[in-house]
Amino acid sequence: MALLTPDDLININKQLQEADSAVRRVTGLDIKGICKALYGTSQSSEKVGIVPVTSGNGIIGNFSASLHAITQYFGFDSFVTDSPDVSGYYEAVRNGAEIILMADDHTFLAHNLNNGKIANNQPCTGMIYAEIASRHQKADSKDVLVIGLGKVGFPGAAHFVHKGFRVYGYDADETLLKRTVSNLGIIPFDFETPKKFSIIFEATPCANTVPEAVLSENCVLSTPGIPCAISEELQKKYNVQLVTEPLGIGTASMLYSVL
Ligand code: NAI
Ligand code: 2YC
Ligand code: MG
Repeated sequence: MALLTPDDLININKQLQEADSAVRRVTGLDIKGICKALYGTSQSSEKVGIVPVTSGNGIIGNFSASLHAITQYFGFDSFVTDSPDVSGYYEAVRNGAEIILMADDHTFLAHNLNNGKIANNQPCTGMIYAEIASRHQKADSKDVLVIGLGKVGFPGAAHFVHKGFRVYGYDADETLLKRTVSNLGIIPFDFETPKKFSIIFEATPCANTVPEAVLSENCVLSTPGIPCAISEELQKKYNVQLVTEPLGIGTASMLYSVL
């Protein structure tokens, strides 16, 4: 189970600003603009209640505080409840929360109490990172490489297919790869006969999953995966446009999907 650590979330504002600059460089839009394009929604300063949850592995240091900073960064009025769990949920609603943000070890949700819409972080993360990559202004073809076809990667691959891209996919789990090939009609990628891509999406919990053989000059690597999918050396060698951030981009996608 890939859980965030407090270290992943250090200085989340700086990480978010750097990611926003990368998104603007790649697509010409900022993260907010990507969210509006993806969901066709816009804010009306909804109040967001962030509820810490103690179940399973328990509260993750910096997680609620990071969500507070992230929601403020995107212009929402937000607060973290003093109590966790059920008492925290009650406190959030009593204090006027219109959208609830909370996560246990398996599900991170956003629930809009006004319109009933609910979002899950995993598909929302896959979709927004795929949307960002799909808008790479220097892309030289509609071919994309997707590495990692799990709870985040599969929705990401599906989004590329929906947008008319030719998706080459790989996952270390052969059964999962076969299932995704038949469900989405993607092409199983064979690293023995590599090809270069200008658009790469990665969603695995492993480092160095993207080999040099698939990198092209100025390619975009859009990856929610933690740790990072390529070394700094390779990133510099090919001037890879890296879009990665531990929590905020996926959270923005969740929030805009429930407006
Ligand atoms: P998952 O476990 O559902 O999927 C990961 C997939 O990667 C699995 O199918 C696994 O077989 C595959 N995989 C593992 N090692 C591989 C390798 N070396 N090469 C190719 N495939 C490999 O996990 P999930 O929920 O999809 O999350 C993926 C990653 O994204 C995790 O690191 C998670 O922490 C991160 N994440 C990041 C978010 C963000 O906002 N940055 C939000 C949600 C998840
Ligand atoms: O502090 C708390 O309230 C904890 N219950 C939060 C647990 C979050 C667990 N999920 C994760 O670490 C990852 C994140 C990338 C978002 C989705 N899963
Ligand atoms: Mg993110």
